[in-house]
Amino acid sequence: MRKRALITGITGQDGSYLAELLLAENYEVHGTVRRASIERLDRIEKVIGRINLHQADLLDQNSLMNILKEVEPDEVYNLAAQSFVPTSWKQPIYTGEVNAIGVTRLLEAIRLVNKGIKFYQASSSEMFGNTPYSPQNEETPFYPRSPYAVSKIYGHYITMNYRDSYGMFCCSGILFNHESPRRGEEFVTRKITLAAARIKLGLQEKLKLGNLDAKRDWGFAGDYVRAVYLMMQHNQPDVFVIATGVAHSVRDFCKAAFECVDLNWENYVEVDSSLIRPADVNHLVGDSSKARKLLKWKPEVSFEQLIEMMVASDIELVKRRKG
Ligand code: NDP
Ligand code: GDR
Repeated sequence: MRKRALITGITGQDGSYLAELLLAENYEVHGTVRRASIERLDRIEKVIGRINLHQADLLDQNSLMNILKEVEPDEVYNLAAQSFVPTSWKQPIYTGEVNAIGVTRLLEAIRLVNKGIKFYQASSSEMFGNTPYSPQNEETPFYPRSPYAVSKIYGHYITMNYRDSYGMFCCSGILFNHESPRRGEEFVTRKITLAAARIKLGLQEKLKLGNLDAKRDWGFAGDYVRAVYLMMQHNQPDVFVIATGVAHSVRDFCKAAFECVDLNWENYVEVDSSLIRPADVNHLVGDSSKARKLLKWKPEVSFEQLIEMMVASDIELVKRRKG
């Protein structure tokens, strides 16, 4: 029998890659979508005829209960979230409702409908925040620096609590930043690659950024959803850090992206103090030895390959949008 998976947040960056991976693994794939005045299904366009979409929201308990009863999934991947850190200062309560209590809603729904359903929670390296320990692994203490990070810590611990209290298969992946041509345009990597493409094509003059010194461990989303899948196939529910182990600054990212279009980033990038966060996370770099050993996972796409892929895709996108 084909395994059935339900992905919350299937319309997001990771949801779209995970849907493709699970289809390739011969799963029957279901996903949740939120009602909106305009449907935004561009990321899942390629697979739309091969997946099943259902309306649900992490804010609405009944919609989650009903979907679990209807779909009867073997595995639930909870990728849905208010995922943009700056918005979490503007909408801290909403962020907590979705990213923290939303996880409890979904776990409660699973517990009541069928405790045998496996559950994955999308946890984040932002939970480490300004921890003094580096690189960060599964044992590193958390030091959150935003309402987003705090909400994700709640989501992480409630997941582990449902595992320990009810014996449910609940695992949590602490994923470091991962990017792709499908990354939201407000995140720094995509903002830079899109601007490099637009500037190259004469459609933009300057790129305004905030903290150029921030360092992140950036990987490719396609590699990271493979780790997520492997966690759900592991013989026990556990916590895994997923990272490349190499950190680069926002400045390094700018340099490499503009080099892809033969431009010098310093002529175009300006610092705009309004883009500096109330509290930032300055240096994150992950140690994913546990996943490499137990899941036999490793990233395939390098930092340079990732940037080339994103810039090339944005050049094509900008040309299409122009036409
Ligand atoms: P995106 O922002 O691209 O996607 C988020 C998804 O969640 C979208 O499908 C969105 O739907 C959906 N969503 C938002 N609010 C709700 C809600 N109330 N009910 C149901 N669905 C909702 O995020 P990513 O794909 O980048 O990330 C996936 C997950 O992994 C998130 O939980 C994120 O916090 C976490 N994460 C991401 C990392 C990264 O580097 N990308 C690193 C570590 C963790 P809609 O399309 O309607 O907006
Ligand atoms: P992050 O990603 O906050 O790490 O969260 P983001 O790309 O937004 O920021 C990374 C770093 O870049 C600095 N920065 C800017 N960021 C944005 N967005 N826009 C700018 O103009 C800019 N200038 C500098 C930021 O200050 C920051 O230090 C992402 C999200 O996907 C989360 O959901 C996920 O949990 C974490 O990654 C791991």
